[in-house]
Amino acid sequence: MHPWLLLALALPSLAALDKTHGVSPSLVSKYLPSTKGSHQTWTCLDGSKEIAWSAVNDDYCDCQDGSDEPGTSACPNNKFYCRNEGHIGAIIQSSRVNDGLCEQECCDGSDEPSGVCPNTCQEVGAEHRKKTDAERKLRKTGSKIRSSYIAYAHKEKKRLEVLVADLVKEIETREKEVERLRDIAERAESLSAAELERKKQSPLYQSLLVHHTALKSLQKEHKKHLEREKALGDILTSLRTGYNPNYQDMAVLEAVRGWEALAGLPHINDVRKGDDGEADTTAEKPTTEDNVEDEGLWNAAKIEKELDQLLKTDHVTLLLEHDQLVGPASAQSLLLDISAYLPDVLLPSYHSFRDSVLSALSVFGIGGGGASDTSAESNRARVALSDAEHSLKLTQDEQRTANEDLSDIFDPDGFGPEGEWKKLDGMCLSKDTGEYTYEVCLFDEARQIPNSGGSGFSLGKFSSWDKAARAGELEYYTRQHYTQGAKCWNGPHRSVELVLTCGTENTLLTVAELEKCEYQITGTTPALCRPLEDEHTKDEL
Ligand code: MAN
Repeated sequence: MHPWLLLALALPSLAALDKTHGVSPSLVSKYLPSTKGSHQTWTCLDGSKEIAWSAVNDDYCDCQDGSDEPGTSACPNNKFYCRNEGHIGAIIQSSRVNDGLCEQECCDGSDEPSGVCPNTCQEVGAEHRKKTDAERKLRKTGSKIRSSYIAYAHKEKKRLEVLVADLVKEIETREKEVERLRDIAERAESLSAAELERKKQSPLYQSLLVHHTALKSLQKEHKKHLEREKALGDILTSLRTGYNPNYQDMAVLEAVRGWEALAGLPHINDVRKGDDGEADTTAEKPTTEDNVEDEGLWNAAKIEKELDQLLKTDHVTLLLEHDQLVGPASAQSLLLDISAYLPDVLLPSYHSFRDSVLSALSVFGIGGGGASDTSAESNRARVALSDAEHSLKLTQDEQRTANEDLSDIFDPDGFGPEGEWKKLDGMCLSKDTGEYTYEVCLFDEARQIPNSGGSGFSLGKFSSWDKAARAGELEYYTRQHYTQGAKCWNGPHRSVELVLTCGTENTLLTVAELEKCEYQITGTTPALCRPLEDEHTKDEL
């Protein structure tokens, strides 16, 4: 190209460059020349050098900090500011200036020589204002709803505080009641123990104990005798089978015959002749008096079978049963008999009155049938005590839950630093995608329900906010994770990432299964509409 032509191309644009072209508004005041005699000079912004005023924006880099070339790409790593009148000013890298490309950030086209890029700032600005106006409106309305959520959290906090205070009082009362009933139960028990001791003095019971001891002693002696008899039998049996009849010892023969008669055995000599072999020891024993049942007396077999069981009898239980059977008909007091004389209509209220009077009397140890009923009273006292202990435990559990709920409300890791999420706790949102309806119950569980029927799958339980951000930051609350849902065949447990943005409604917008069994659901909620900055300041003023 002819050098004149090059000059002609470059000159009009450079010549037209204003000295403040590309300078950000905060620095414009620094771009003024100094007059030195007939010269106009300018000092680099870092103060390092004084140059001719004409050297500013002349497309040649003079200053080390590049401040003499705010509107060209002559200095490396410089910044260029496009004013974008009608829209919002923007800063770009100076390397993108005069590169033949119209930068989107510079809608006024100032990054390129004039006439190259159109100025679209009016339209872009109008579009931008429309968008930001709509966003502002959304945030304004949304943040009003959010404020109502915050108010709810404060109300909820107050309610829970009152509840906890009431529960503390209730627990105190219940603890006292438990103490009182424990005292009564212990007293009733010791009364009942004393009463039992008294009953044990009855001649019948004492005699029973003596009978028991006698029986046990007899059983022991009986066993001893059986063992001795067996040992003697063994001795005699070996005498019978081992003696030599050729010696004609009458004393031995008499002893053998005596034993054979007693044990019901055939004479050993006959046995030897008969089978030429061993003695028959299996011959039947003669019927002795032992085996005959005599007017209900126990035979050996019955003694063997039942005596042990009989000796295990619990005499105290027996004593109490006996006492109940022969004791005074205590339950039939006048109070209990009245019902027989009352008309049917009055019976229900009479019965409830009677029960409450009786239970009150029994609790104070003066009801029922007097001394003979002490163990029943002791039981009643125990039941009343365990009922009271149970109620105390329920109240303590309720207090623990209320305290936990209370500490969650304004926990940045729970319902947000302002408690703005508390209102949404358990709220279920759903989205029908044709094949499935997805349901997310906030802070609880997400589900996938097939529209063709069936119960569907759990997609997980609420597990955390966005772990990549910090609790308290807005970003933290834009993601909720639901994990450990139903296991995917040959895959992970189903899980959901719920991505939320500010909106005037709590609603789900889209559902996508990004990876197998990993779902991303998007939605909006007013809980994310923090008040606009100026609204905030207005409120504070
Ligand atoms: C079901 C649904 C799907 C999922 C498959 C995985 O059909 O939960 O979303 O991809 O199971 O087997």
